[in-house]
Amino acid sequence: MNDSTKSIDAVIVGAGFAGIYMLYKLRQQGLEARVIEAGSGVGGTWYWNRYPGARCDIPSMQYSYQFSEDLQQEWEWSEKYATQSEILTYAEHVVERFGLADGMTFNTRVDATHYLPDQDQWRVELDSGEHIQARFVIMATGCLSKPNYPNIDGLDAATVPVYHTGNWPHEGVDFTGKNVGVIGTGSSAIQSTPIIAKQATSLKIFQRTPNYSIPAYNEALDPDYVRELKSRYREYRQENWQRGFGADFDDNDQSALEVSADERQQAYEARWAKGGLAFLAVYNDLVFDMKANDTAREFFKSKITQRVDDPALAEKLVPSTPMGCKRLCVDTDYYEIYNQDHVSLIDLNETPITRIDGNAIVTGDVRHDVDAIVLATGFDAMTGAVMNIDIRGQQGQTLQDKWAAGPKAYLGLATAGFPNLFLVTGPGSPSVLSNMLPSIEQHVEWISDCIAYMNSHQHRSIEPEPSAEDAWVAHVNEVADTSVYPGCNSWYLGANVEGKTRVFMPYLGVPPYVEKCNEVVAAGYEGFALTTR
Ligand code: FAD
Ligand code: N01
Repeated sequence: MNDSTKSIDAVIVGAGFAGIYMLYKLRQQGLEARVIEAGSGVGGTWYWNRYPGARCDIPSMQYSYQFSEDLQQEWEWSEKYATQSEILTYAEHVVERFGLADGMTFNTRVDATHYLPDQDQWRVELDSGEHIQARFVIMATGCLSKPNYPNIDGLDAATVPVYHTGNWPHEGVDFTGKNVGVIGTGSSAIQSTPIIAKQATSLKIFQRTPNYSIPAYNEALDPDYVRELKSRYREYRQENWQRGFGADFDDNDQSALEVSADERQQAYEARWAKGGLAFLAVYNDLVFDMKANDTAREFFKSKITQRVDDPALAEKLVPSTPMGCKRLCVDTDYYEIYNQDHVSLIDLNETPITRIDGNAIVTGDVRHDVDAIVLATGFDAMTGAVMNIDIRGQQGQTLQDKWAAGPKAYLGLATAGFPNLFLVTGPGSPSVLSNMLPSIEQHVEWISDCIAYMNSHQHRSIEPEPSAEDAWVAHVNEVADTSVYPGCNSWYLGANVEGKTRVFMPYLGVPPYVEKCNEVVAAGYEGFALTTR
């Protein structure tokens, strides 16, 4: 990396599932690529989110790579929803199996990358003070990788340890005998608090907005089920591309409003008993029609009332927002912890947090003394990690300026004015509204095919045409507006980060998206401007 005259084919930023597979695909073409990763190892999300209870919410048999039939046949998941450590071991296995480690540099952050138009190269600045020149830069920086630290007075001066779920200590944290305050009630809090509750002397959960959570009913995988699925794994994966979220949620193509109330009740009960995200796929209109959504919300409310003994508390735990407009959570005994004397809910709607005062989280005039604070406050999602890098394109324009009013990217893959820079699961692609591993593979393969095409056709550079990009961004919003998704303050909209422009970022609908990507290629990269050497 010290040799400033040497240029490589590609720099890949990030060693999560996206960066790992990107390196594999580029090496298959004989290209020289290097992954730069801020962490000390691979795995991305599964490297950083080591909080107690962290696991996937898409069944493991689907939340895994499919590019290698041998890999998917040989790898054995132990549980329906794998733990963080098992997923991390899987990521490490893939890197070892395909001999990728020597193409990765760890403990190194990409601070900046500037396009050099005269050379058609990117100069990539690392926090080590070194730089790399490369023809392509691929942002495999993750949709949920920049932790969101809340802007609470006194947080920096807290006299007790403060942990963020998205940057959890590798050695773990033992809360035994501690009074713990957890801020946030999203998926990370819902997964971690039942375990923290088992250790802590007292646990106070600070809730700004309640969330919908469905029981996971996690279990060891049945060997017969695994054998049967593996006997048709390739076909199964192929079928899943036709499903709205790119995952098998046992989708039912029926409206909630075309069946009787009794039938609906039975269907909801049956889905609840199965558990997991598939609950939302019981009817085809729960995320598109508020009347249908209301029927599911009513059912949900009745379940929380059963799970939480105190009716007034149960009431506080039921959201008033549409079900699904924030990502649904999946839990193991979350609501039941509120039946324990040492666990309490602090409703921030009644009294917001005013400050952290030494060892206390202060709401109004009340001091909640704690021994540890857990920030389960989520991420600067979709754009945070990319915007953290000083990226300058063709005319020296910064990405921060270009995206100030919201991200603009054609197909979520690339952005006009920034040639030869690709985004894996960027804004405007299904990404977080899909099973992310297949979506990552689809993007990596699209990018890798594009680079191969450019090389075989002597193309110098590629970037979206601004008109195609604008039309795509408008389309992303049009589609979102047909659904309940824009209907609450979610991170899909950037609403969780103070000062962030509110724009709906992911694309809703895997099958039409993949079809569009394929059509663009078939039409000679329609909507992209290619220059020739
Ligand atoms: P990441 O895994 O986020 O990796 C990005 C990497 O880039 C990170 O390691 C980061 O350190 C590195 N990086 C970023 N910026 C820089 C920089 N400037 N310089 C150097 N390195 C940088 N999705 C699902 O589909 N199903 C699930 O069940 C699921 N569960 C999840 C659970 C949790 C707790 C979280 C937080 C997310 C979950 N997700 C899930 C989403 C998950 O992020 C994706 O599934 C997937 O792991 C993303 O992989 P990635 O490689 O794109 O990004
Ligand atoms: O983050 P979140 P997360 N004061 O943004 C609250 C994936 N994931 O880490 O809703 C007080 O959902 C905030 O309140 P509000 C999954 O895609 C998956 O939990 O903004 N509270 C909210 O309650 C998920 O959606 C799993 O009003 C503040 C919480 O913090 C995504 O990652 C597990 C606050 C943040 O919830 C993010 O999940 C974990 C403040 N200043 C993560 N700021 C699986 O189960 C924020 N909050 C697979």
